[in-house]
Amino acid sequence: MKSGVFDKKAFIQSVRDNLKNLYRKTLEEADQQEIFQAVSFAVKDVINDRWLATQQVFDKEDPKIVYYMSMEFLMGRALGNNLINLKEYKEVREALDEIGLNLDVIEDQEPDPALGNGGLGRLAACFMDSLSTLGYAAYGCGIRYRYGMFKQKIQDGFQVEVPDNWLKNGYPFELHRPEYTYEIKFGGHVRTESREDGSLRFVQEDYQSVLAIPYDMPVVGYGNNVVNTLMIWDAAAKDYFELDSFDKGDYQKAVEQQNLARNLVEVLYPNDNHVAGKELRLKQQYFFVSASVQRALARYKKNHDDIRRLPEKVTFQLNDTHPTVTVAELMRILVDEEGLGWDEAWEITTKTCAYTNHTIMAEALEKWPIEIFQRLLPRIYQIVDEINRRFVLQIQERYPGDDGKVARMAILYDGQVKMAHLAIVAGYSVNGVARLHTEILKNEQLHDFYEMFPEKFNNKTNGITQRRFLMHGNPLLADWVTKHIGDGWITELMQLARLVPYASDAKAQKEFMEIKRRNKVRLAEYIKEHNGIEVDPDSIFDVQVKRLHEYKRQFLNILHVMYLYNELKANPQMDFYPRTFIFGAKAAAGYRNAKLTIKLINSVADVINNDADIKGKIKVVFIEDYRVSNAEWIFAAADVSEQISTASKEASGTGNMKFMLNGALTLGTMDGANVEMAEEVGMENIFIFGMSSEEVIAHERNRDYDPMQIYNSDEGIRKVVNQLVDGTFSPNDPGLFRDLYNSLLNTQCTQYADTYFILKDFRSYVDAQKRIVEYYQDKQAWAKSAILNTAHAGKFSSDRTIQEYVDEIWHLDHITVPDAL
Ligand code: 26V
Repeated sequence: MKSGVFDKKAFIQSVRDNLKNLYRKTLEEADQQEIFQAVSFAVKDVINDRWLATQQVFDKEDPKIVYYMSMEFLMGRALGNNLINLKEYKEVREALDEIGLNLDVIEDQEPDPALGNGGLGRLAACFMDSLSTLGYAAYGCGIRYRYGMFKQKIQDGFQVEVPDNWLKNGYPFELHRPEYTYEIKFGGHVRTESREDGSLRFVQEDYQSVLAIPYDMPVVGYGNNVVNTLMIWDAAAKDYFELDSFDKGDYQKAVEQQNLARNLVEVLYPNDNHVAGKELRLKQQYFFVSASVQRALARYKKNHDDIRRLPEKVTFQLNDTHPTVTVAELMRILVDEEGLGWDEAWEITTKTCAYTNHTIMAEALEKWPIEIFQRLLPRIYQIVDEINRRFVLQIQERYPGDDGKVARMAILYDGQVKMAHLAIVAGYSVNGVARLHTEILKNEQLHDFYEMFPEKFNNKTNGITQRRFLMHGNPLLADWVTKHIGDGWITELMQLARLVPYASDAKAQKEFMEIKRRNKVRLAEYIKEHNGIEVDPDSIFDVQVKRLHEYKRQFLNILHVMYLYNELKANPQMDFYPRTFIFGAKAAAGYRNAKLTIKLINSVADVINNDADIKGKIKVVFIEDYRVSNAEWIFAAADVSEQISTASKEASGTGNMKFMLNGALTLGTMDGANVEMAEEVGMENIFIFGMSSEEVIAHERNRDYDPMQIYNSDEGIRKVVNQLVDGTFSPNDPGLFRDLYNSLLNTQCTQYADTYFILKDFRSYVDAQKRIVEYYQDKQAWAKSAILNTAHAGKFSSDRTIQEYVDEIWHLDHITVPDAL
């Protein structure tokens, strides 16, 4: 089923055959879920040919391979995306249509594989798409969590977490690979024995072990026959089925191993930006890392006999510090199993591992108590201890007598293992994810390391895949773009710049805004169905969707909505352009202020949406269960994209890019990748407000910010802040939002009040919002800016990001896969 030779009849026959073989049903008898499965297997059949062909090219050409090591892959649904990348989306839609089936309904049957929290996990998914599309050999390595990111229900305005049993009907795109099972060892102790040549051998004894069994998922490149692999590991008990049930000791052990296996991969930790230091999480990390490294080395050894040349063929990219034990696991295998000396092994390891930092938030920096680390991973701990011993000597040699340096930089210090330090010391590359972020790492957070290893530091500004976030999510706009500039943008997003001349063309403007309107109608219908709220597609759709975190400042957004409502209430006759404020966000289950912010948004929504006095001029909508699948629709429908983090806190952001690509105007701070977006689109087409990162950092350093002063001197602000505790939005429980009130004003609650400078930036935000509404009413100006946002989104393709990783870090070989059929 090659592009252009798609055979509708054969495809439908394949769907019918699958229904017969899987369910013993005819097309007429099958339900939509069964049809989804049958269609997916028909698509997988096509994919498998290319997957095989890609493997053959790997075997023949022996390209260098990147192993993208990540605790999270937020893939989103595969069916539609696979069809797009096979270039068969429209053909399959038509074929299904002819037999009375609707591809939208079928796609909607697929669970959203949500093996990730947010930005970091979704970035990994976009990177896999780009690696295949650009023709590079890659494995994504992760965990096959039984339960992914929780499903969010809103009950009485509060978030309730519901387990995400994504595998309950079976997942058609995965392939079980028990032939690549590995053993992973935890605990016990290390015995040292002498080899005949006098060298030492380290043997782990009395350990518990589990088996790691991989499932492969195909990652289809766009129109190029390349299919890479996402390899996610399941766990199973080793001895359970072999156990001699009359031997009590063994039985006990077998049950323990069974429990360990079950717990290990049970659930994704639904935290983002906060370390809980849970033992199970460290087990998860070592589990998938050890399995993946073993697999990578086995693959290498199959056709190479000199392990010293590993860096020529293999590179491990560490997606944040979560997989940093890769470094020690590789050392362990090289020293203990391959018999290399320490220096040789270190030479190889430090040419094979590279690290990406995704946050400067101190709470998210991973540090493990030595006690846990040593108990769980005794041999790995010895190796980390030796890496640290040598590194501390290096620091002392370079900075004699400077104990501060050792205290700040050592890997083991204060009873903790500092994972970022390990990753930097062992990595050959350390990168941030947007220019500003990398500068902050170099100048502030990782300054000591930058001074010692300047050559390791580099920036790779994040990107997103246009295949999912424009072609699939916004087919109307995708077709419009193709109509004007051809379809080269699908693999070369910089070509969007050719839309620039159309930005000033009245007809193009009209078409562009008509498409935006149709996407707003599509979202309005979704909102009507899910929230029961009517929203006006002609109002301004002002959208903030992302994880809920205090630094992302959803609180600032909703305080501003309250402020607008106060203005309108006080003066119902005022000139007021209708606005719809749309939120979507999951809060970590134990994050109290985040959960309370969700409740606040819903409470404000209840009051405002039901206040007849304001005649529906403001609507507030909280979209339940924000996830990849509904995100695609939300980006397509947005007029205004809220990217309002406290400057310096958002490493990059990637949602910002998805909105921009879909022609929304950004309302944002000079933070993360917003800075580069402003540079690309021009300051006339973006709404920037608030303090700069330098100002924020200076206030933090000097501790000279006093929100109370602002509260006392600004009546409008005082009013909204007081409304948090006077029952305006929680008449039955006026104290409900007390903690949010306190977070702004009360120094007892946090290290200092208003940690994220909400009151400080409030007036500047109000002004920017005013500029936005005025601008929106100039239809032509707005349309021009919207088109220019799409036209200048080219830089933010993950294809560009991946090409930079390849050129400057990984140095992979390009592969070509011939047509399979
Ligand atoms: C951190 C932690 C801390 C330990 C508990 C579990 C857990 C899970 C995930 C994370 C990752 C937080 C870092 C993160 O997601 N960073 C985001 O990365 C995006 C991609 O680079 C970037 O666009 C966002 O700005 C950044 O917040």
